[in-house]
Amino acid sequence: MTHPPEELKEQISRHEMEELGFALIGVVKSETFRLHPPVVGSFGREAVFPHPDEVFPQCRSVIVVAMKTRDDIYDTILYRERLFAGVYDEIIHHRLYKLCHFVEDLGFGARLGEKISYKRAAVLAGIGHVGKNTLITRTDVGSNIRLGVVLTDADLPADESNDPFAKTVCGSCQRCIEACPAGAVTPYSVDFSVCAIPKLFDASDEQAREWARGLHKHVSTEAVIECNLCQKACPYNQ
Ligand code: B12
Ligand code: SF4
Ligand code: SF4
Repeated sequence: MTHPPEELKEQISRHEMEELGFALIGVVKSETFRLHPPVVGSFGREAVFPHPDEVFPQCRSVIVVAMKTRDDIYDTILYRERLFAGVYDEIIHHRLYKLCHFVEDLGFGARLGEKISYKRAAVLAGIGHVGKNTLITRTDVGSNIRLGVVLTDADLPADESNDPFAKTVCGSCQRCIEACPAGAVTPYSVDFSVCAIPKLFDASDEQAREWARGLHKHVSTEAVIECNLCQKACPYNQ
């Protein structure tokens, strides 16, 4: 069965929105990632996020989706020492697997894009721009969105942004910088070694861990709602 690209994209978009509950969808060609240097640095380590074709060599299109998450409950993480699972991660992965199956049922290859930098994919696919807190922010829905990526060998029409790295959303606002109790946010950068979230899991530094515990809302002894004060402060999220 052959599908004209526009019709195929329309079919996938309708499924994403109506069946899977994603609010935003964008597509970027795999080759567009090669026009920009790879993103270096993940979880405080010197790691390089791969290009999509390094994860899935047949990849032609990268589908970026966003789920609205206005409720703090999405930020809940269940943890035990260094093992942890996030509520929104589970929800979004479940939906992304369903999206992969849908694309496969249409006769194309599909893979989860969890190794790709989501924020890089989102700016390239025109989902939004990076704010000073480094989160993907839109003037209509703010940054209360969670992202997910699916790689496919289907050749889909792109929604690529003309100016993906533009600093257009913040102006002179500094609220996220002022709101961070750890002082981790500087314009367009977050210091991972200072942010409270990783410290919660660092059993080797009991003092830092205790301090971080105070910034997270404890639901039980093994469940917390992660800090998101730099996100909450954003006027676009009010
Ligand atoms: C590691 C990680 C963290 C780390 C490090 C965060 C960081 N700033 O890098 C910590 C623990 C601190 C963290 C915290 C949070 N995180 Co986090 N995190 C991730 C994760 C798993 C990888 C990101 C990473 O390694 N970054 C390293 C840097 C080098 O690369 P990058 O951030 O991906 O992309 C860079 C380039 O794209 C480039 N860039 C692109 N466009 C532009 C434009 C300009 C102007 C500039 C200067 C740069 C630039 O700069 C980007 C930012 O540095 C992603 C999921 C994923 N797979 O991508 C979620 C993710 C980024 N986190 C997310 C969220 C929501 C949070 C929190 C609010 C926690 C919470 N309550 O859930 C806080 C917010 C803190 C903050 N202000 O960033 C969301 C962001 C959604 C959004 N709207 O953007 C993601 C995408 C998860 C998801 N599934 O949606 N996170
Ligand atoms: S998540 Fe909390 S500690 Fe981390 S950068 Fe944002 S406000 Fe600061
Ligand atoms: S709080 Fe202000 S500076 Fe920070 S991301 Fe939102 S608009 Fe930009």
